Amino acid sequence: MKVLKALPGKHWLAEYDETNTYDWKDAEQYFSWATTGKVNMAHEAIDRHAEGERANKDALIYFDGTTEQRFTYADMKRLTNKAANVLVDAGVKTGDRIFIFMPRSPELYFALLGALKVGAIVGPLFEAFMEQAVRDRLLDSEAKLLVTTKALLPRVPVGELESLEKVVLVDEDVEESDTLLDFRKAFEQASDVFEPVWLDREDGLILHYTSGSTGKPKGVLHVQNAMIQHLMTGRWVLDLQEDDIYWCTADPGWVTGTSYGIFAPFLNGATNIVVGGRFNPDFWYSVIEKYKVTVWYSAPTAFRMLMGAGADVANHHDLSSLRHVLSVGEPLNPEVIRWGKEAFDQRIHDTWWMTETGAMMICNYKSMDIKPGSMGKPIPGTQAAIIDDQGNELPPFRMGNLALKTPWPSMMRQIWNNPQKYESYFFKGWYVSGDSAYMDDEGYFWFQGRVDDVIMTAGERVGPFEVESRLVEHPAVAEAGVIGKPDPVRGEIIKAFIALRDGYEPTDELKQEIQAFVKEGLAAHAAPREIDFRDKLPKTRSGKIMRRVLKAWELNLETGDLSTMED
Ligand code: 6R9
Repeated sequence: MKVLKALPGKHWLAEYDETNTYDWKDAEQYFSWATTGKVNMAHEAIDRHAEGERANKDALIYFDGTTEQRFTYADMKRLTNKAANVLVDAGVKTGDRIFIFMPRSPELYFALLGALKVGAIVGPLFEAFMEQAVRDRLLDSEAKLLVTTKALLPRVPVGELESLEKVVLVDEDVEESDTLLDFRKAFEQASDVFEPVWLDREDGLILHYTSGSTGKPKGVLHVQNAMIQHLMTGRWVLDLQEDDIYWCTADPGWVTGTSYGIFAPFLNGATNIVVGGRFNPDFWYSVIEKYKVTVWYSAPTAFRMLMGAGADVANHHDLSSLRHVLSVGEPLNPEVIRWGKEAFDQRIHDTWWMTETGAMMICNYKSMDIKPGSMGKPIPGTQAAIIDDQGNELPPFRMGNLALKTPWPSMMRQIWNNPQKYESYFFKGWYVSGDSAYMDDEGYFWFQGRVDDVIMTAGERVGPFEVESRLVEHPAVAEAGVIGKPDPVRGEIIKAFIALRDGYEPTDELKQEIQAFVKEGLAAHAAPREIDFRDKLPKTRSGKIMRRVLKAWELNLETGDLSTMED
């Protein structure tokens, strides 16, 4: 087996082993369990560097457009120790579920890593969650402590949450009570010395709630062992090198914001930029310019918004520090890849994975030829396939269920409180993703849609993504969501919901023009028979177009759980 090393001046995985073998045991040498048999994510991510050559290297740089705060690895060790002491004093014990519900700020990162030092299981929540979403998650997980702000506290139904013992407020001037604790005051006074709680590899790490197409959100539990894959994909895929300035735009409420906004960069000892405040194209470009960001991990929805702002905005900034740009969360339209090349002279590298997989699974590497529209190939040490409903592997170019051979290091270990649901993901040695895709004859995977989103029209199977990708190539189209609408003759017809770019009017002529445009580009049967123009499309906070909401609009159905939908 090849040794995976970044050779001087070369990328990790420069010599990508086409046989795709990697023995994950090989990665164990990088963690404390190799010597002690025990481990703690916060130690591996922070303390290990603070005790070595990276002590005075910037670990976290927080910027919200006005204020900047910088913390070295040595600072991070002290500050997360303090947070750990605060939490221990508040009664937190190993294995307790500790939730964090607040906007991005340095304190969020201290609290999260401090909780990990204590061996707690962390549940991060988007700050935009409303009461029902907060209640569901805290109840299901039997959370013991919540870190939040005064502004968000009214959305926490404290009285209904029996297990919740303490609420820690991170604002200034907190009036304390039996349940309310002033974080800043306790933090000031807390010792900055703390011995992390040493854990087993299979002990809990993080609990991310994610919504499916039906039912309440599910708690996906990841364990310490996931760090193996966070570390290695940080090298192989993010290609993190010693001098990199890395920016992941995701919020920790989404798995990308923890696995790649916290774990992968810190495990690799990188300098990690955290940006607070709202999205704004000019502001985002200015962050890249100001900090000379080299590696940038974002999402198609953000790239499309930047694209919508036009090349002018990009051209006002010096973006030449960028050397590696990556995307996750949704299909990356070829149109966006072309734009990335123009706007900042980088090919955007797509990565595919899920909350349930815990880390990247199918990716485009720096050293590999990108096929625009493809998610890439499975990372070393993993195996992906397209299987039919009986679990048989399908040959190249056949559309089917995208599945992963079990296990892999960062695979989810539980659906909280729901073993039956957990079992339902697995079938004949495969984890079945719920995505449909095909593999080409060179082993590249091509996303087609969620299995339940695939459209059957007049006997033809159409992946909505393909149609959406074509639609956004039209100059008038900013965003598009495509669904199958029941039709007595054709089974389903294709219906598109479109948000137009500024300056375009929603006319019938434009509809016809767009229909003709899809026909020319794809096929007659793939052209939407119906088009609705909308100001905005329903999207999750991580930027996924919620086709099930479009479908519910269309069919006058219940929209189901909307807690992950953006405002
Ligand atoms: C990390 C994350 C998972 C679902 C997944 C798929 C979609 C993610 C994608 C992609 C096409 C990609 N998805 N990456 N679709 N191309 N590169 O996104 O986790 O929020 O759990 O979503 O997102 O449908 O099944 P999560």
